[in-house]
Amino acid sequence: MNIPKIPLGDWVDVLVKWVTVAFAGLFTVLTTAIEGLLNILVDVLSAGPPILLIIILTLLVTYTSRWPLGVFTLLSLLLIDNLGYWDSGIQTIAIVLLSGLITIIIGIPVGIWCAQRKTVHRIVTPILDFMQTMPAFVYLIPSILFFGIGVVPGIIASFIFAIAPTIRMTNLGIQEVPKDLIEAADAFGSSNSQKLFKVQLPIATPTIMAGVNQSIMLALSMVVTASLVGAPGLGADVYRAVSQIDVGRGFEAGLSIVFIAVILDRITQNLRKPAYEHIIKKKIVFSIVAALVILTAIVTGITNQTAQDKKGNGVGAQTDYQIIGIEPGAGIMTQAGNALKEYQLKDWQVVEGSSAAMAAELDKAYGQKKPIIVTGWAPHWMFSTYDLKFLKDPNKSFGTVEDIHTIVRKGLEQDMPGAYTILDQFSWKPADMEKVMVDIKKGMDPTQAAEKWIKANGDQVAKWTNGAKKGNGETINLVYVAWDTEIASTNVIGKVLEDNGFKVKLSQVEVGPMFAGVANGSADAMVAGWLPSTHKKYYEQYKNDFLDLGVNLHGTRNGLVVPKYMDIDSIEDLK
Ligand code: PBE
Repeated sequence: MNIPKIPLGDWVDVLVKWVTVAFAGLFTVLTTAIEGLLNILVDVLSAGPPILLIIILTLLVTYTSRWPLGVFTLLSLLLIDNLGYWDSGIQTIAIVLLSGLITIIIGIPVGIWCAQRKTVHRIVTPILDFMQTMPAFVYLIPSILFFGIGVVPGIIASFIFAIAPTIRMTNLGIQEVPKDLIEAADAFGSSNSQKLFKVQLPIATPTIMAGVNQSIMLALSMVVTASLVGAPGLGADVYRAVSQIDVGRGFEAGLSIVFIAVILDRITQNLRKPAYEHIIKKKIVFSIVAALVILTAIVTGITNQTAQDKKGNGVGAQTDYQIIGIEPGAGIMTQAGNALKEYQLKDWQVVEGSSAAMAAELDKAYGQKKPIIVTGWAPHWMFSTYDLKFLKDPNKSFGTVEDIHTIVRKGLEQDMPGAYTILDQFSWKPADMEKVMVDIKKGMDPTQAAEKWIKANGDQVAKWTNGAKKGNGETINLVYVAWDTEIASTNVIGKVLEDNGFKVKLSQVEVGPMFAGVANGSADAMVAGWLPSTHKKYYEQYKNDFLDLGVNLHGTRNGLVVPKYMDIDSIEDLK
């Protein structure tokens, strides 16, 4: 059969583009509101010294779930603080509480509505199934376009992922209220709202709370995913550890997430029937907590306002003192961190995320002529797509002009001599690479873009393959990171190897794993070693375990990049 591919993806693309523009105002309002709420939560939670919050949480857990759990809370929180994850922990708790709150505010009314109207139930159920089964990563993509990178798209994606149990259990709880009770209420002439608030909801509360508890746990399970688009907290610590293959830190951050999960789980589970309710009334305890929260919110709010007034409205204020970064393990991220120190940019922070999220953010800001600063590198399609400039870097925090090296595992020469020769002879120019990148950016499939370039540059490719022994279908595994530069180069060299009799497998990984993979032989080669400065750390760590075949491209550059319409020229202007 010859039915053309249904352009489903294209339709979704168009729809999302349209929504991005049509509802831009709404999204800005939502972003500001969510960010504002989150900041308040974080400020409240970090108002006093850690020990204060540790004591309060310990008391709260003891009250709801008995003293052994109180002891657990005390010890685990002290450990989180001791290991140095306190601030991340606060961020994570705040993010989860806020997603939980939004879930309750929206989920319970929708659940009630479902219980009251069959049609609503019939429509909502498949939507919930869809929301729960669609991989949560997918929500991140439109979320970035709508809400920019940072914590907001993370919260929205967590909310979508987590809301289902609250809606389902609210609906279930109300459905399960015994018929005779409803009949009795009817017989006494109660109005619908009396029935709901005096009969149905009170009876359904345990079920509803179970749903809320589930939702909060699901929201917590999203923190690592959310960090891919720049949400801070323990999730970002885990992601960073993966990206740099730092087992120790990964374990510490992961363990902290487990502790917080247990604490939040027990508090929400026992909120309705606290263990020591017979000693102190629930109302009193919750009133005290509420009063504390509100009071701290007001006090920190006033202090922040005064601090804000002092900051003025330079580039910093306009960009929220944020530099939009990429994958936490990337060399350019370390360089950006160093730049902040070397130029004494104390107020600034580099937001971690991914190259794709950075590109989306740049595209959005550029479209609205808004100020934005990103970590950028050349060659890159962004320079031919937008009018951009590198900020001058007199301190050379981002190194100078660099090379990209081809690195292979030991023993490749013996196992696949032909592939080794081709990889060794592979070399091209920034302009070549940029051509492939631009085609991919315009929507061409990376393999096609690579093929197109190879066809147009037969002479050059012939030099790479010159004297190489043809392969016999041996599998060669090339590793790369999803940076635009390496997507282009890896696809080109992969295609050339394929044309010469090898079966090529491309594996996309994080930076640390890319170097480690070639070093331990689980990957055969990579063409993505930026040296001498960008990947210095990884290179030094593994250099005895792999073979460096030298330069495949000369003339790359890293730095901070801004649109030309911004009137700053040097990193020094950020002060
Ligand atoms: N980059 C592109 C990478 C190397 C390739 C500059 C984003 C990095 O910073 O590690």
